[in-house]
Amino acid sequence: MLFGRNIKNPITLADKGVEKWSYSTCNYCSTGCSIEIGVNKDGKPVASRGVANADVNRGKLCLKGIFEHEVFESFGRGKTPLLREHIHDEHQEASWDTALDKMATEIKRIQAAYGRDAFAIVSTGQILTEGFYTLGKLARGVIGTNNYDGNTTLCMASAVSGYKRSFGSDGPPGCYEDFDHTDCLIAWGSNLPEQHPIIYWRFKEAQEKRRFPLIVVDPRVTIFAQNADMHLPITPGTDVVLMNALMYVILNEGLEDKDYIAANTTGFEELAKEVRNYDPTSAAKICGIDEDTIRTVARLYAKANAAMNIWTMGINQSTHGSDGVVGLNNLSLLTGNIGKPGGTSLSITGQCNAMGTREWSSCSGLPGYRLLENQQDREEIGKFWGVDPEFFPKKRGMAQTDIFPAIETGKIKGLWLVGTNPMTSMPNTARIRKTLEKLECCIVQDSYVDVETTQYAHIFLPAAIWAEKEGVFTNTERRVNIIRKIKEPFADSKPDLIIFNRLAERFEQSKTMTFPDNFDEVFEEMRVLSKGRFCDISGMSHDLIEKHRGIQWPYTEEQAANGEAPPQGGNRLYTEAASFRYADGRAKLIPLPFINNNEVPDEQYPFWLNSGRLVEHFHSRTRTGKIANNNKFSPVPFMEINPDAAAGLGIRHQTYVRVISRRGDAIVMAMLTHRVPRNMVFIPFHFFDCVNRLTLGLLDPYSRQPAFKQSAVNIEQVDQDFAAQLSKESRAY
Ligand SMILES: Nc1nc2c(c(=O)[nH]1)N[C@H]1C(S)=C(S)[C@@H](COP(=O)(O)OP(=O)(O)OC[C@H]3O[C@@H](n4cnc5c(=O)[nH]c(N)nc54)[C@H](O)[C@@H]3O)O[C@H]1N2
Ligand SMILES: Nc1nc2c(c(=O)[nH]1)N[C@H]1C(S)=C(S)[C@@H](COP(=O)(O)OP(=O)(O)OC[C@H]3O[C@@H](n4cnc5c(=O)[nH]c(N)nc54)[C@H](O)[C@@H]3O)O[C@H]1N2
Ligand code: SF4
Ligand SMILES: [Mo]
Repeated sequence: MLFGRNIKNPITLADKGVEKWSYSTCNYCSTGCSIEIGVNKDGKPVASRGVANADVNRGKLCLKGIFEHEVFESFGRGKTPLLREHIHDEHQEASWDTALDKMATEIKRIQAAYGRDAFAIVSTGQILTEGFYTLGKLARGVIGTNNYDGNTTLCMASAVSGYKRSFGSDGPPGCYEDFDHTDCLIAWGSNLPEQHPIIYWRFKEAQEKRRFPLIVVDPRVTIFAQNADMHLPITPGTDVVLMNALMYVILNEGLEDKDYIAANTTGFEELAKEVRNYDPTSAAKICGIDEDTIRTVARLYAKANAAMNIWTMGINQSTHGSDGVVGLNNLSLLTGNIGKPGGTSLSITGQCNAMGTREWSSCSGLPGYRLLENQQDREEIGKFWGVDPEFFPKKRGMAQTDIFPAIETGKIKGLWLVGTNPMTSMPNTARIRKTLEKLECCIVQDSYVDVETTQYAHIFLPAAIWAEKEGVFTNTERRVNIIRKIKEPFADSKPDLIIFNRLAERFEQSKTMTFPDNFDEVFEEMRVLSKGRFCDISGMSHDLIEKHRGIQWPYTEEQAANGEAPPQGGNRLYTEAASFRYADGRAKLIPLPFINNNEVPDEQYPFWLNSGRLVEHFHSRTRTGKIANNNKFSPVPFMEINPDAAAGLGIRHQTYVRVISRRGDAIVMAMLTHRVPRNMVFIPFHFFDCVNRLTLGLLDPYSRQPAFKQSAVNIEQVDQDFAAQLSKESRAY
């Protein structure tokens, strides 16, 4: 024996006493892993495991999925509805009937006094699609407010907007299987190993087999960047400049795919003209990537047989978010990399069901990617739901980021938050706090009563969580997967779908409509409405979805009737010539002039403030903050700072500091690391009263998504005992 043991100790897994495993889909990120939850003889969930024959995750789960059975009974769950007259009163427990009567009365009162749109709804990317569809029917068909949006405005709005501008429709064209065929991958503002660990594993496995180059564009040296062949530490907010410069080299050297461009696109001349302004020498000065690197990357990308771009929040959360997505689509179109194996422009989605809300919630339109602006769409849905189409607005109302300012100016008086926690997740939270205090009626519907926003709620409605109910999610690669009910809802909480239905009954308008409680019946409505649409799911059923461990759309009734097996991973969009969603079938090449409109570091605020996520936590920590095996890795709000910058300020490792912006301040622990450059700090956004006290959140003009990743801050030393106390107080858990 040279090293280690010559006989391996057999690994024994702790016997958790599992009596039965039930199938589900993970409720955190949009990778869409198939998961099984084990319950013991008392029906208590005690274990989680990956599903071996599921194509997405092939038996694996990440750090969050593996402890997910603990979310059901972790502390802070909402037990019963709560009511109060004024936000300074104590909440009183109430029955569901009393709470929903009060809610309906308040909605009607506000709408009668101030108009239909004075009551707003902001939902999420984290409830089941059947719930989304039903909330859409209630919001558009019964309550009839046009100010109805989701937290996806903080997340995927730029991707949606960019896809629509380039291709004529939303819908990520690629799939994970593209990793098995690509010859070059550029990842933009995405930290895949931490935020989508199982997609990363799919990528890594493919790359180890075929050794194609990975290029990571990110101002931080993330784990993804550490694993890259080339890391491009871009100047924050300037990705569009780099994209234009890459296109400059491609066109200058004749590396574009002329046949593809001629057959599939419009706008080439205008694009080529704009791109001429971005020669690598000039562009390098703005985006911080040297000209040789720009040329090398452009050649690698354009000469590859098949090349793909993936991106996440580093692109979407920017004042150029929508333009950044269009820029990536431009690159893909110029090189003929759409709809072919390994050649794609794939937005990596955020929340578990951010896709489901885009397809079915009616947030930005009507179900099945229908538009409020389209008369035929309004008529179809009106007829199907039993609503006069004239009741629907003729264009989309406010986005989430416009709803809050409208509360500030008194235009909106009532707000219903479903599965989102803006007190932690919106930029400039001091302003959000004042905004919420102005509401005549604030309703919070969440699985956890200790979610910070409850402090501003007149009415709190406890929602059943995840697998306490049944329904479907859609993942990043358009795969619809199923959540089976594993246990009864906690205490007196109720599934979101049931809450929506019981509220609908309290409105006269719903009398001509149906609001089925059975999730199979709701799915059937979606199935029928999807026929012939881009996101066609008419060949699917709940059972077929479970059997195949998720099915990618489109899968049509005709395909099912012809005996065609459901797509298992290799399903792509725009595979046929000129099959884009514009009337002429062509995608648009769109010129992207760049104007630098970010808050940038200056003498007073000399550091870039970057923000994002950690592998162990999910968003505002209502779940992972209470799961010991997740929380233990980073229980304290902290900031990454470069050791040289810290030395200059006299800051020692693991001491508390005060970070200050033009909006406010936050106390965090300094963690010295070369992961960030000298002029940047990075703060995870998982903690309450932390980074979003500092962020500016300028909005993208198309998507209305905030630039969470570009603000300017200064750093001060603080009294350590005082700071430790403050830091503790900002964490309820
Ligand atoms: N563990 C965990 N996983 C999650 C989540 C979670 O909370 N926890 N949330 C899910 C959700 S909803 C989402 S949206 C995704 C987000 O997934 P990601 O987008 O991968 O995560 P972030 O950390 O927000 O940001 C990614 C990177 O963008 C970089 N960045 C900042 N500014 C720029 C820039 O100007 N240009 C470029 N190119 N990059 C920049 C940051 O340095 C950061 O490393 O993760 C999902 N998965
Ligand atoms: N500074 C900064 N801020 C950011 C970001 C960033 O990168 N930097 N990222 C942004 C992004 S991409 C996102 S997606 C947002 C996320 O921001 P939020 O949407 O505010 O984040 P969550 O904490 O996931 O909120 C979801 C809520 O839903 C509840 N919930 C869970 N399951 C259910 C259910 O079945 N029913 C109901 N009714 N409730 C449920 C949870 O308890 C939780 O309170 O944050 C954004 N904010
Ligand atoms: S990668 Fe995402 S979907 Fe898969 S187990 Fe982890 S959090 Fe869940
Ligand atoms: Mo997100």
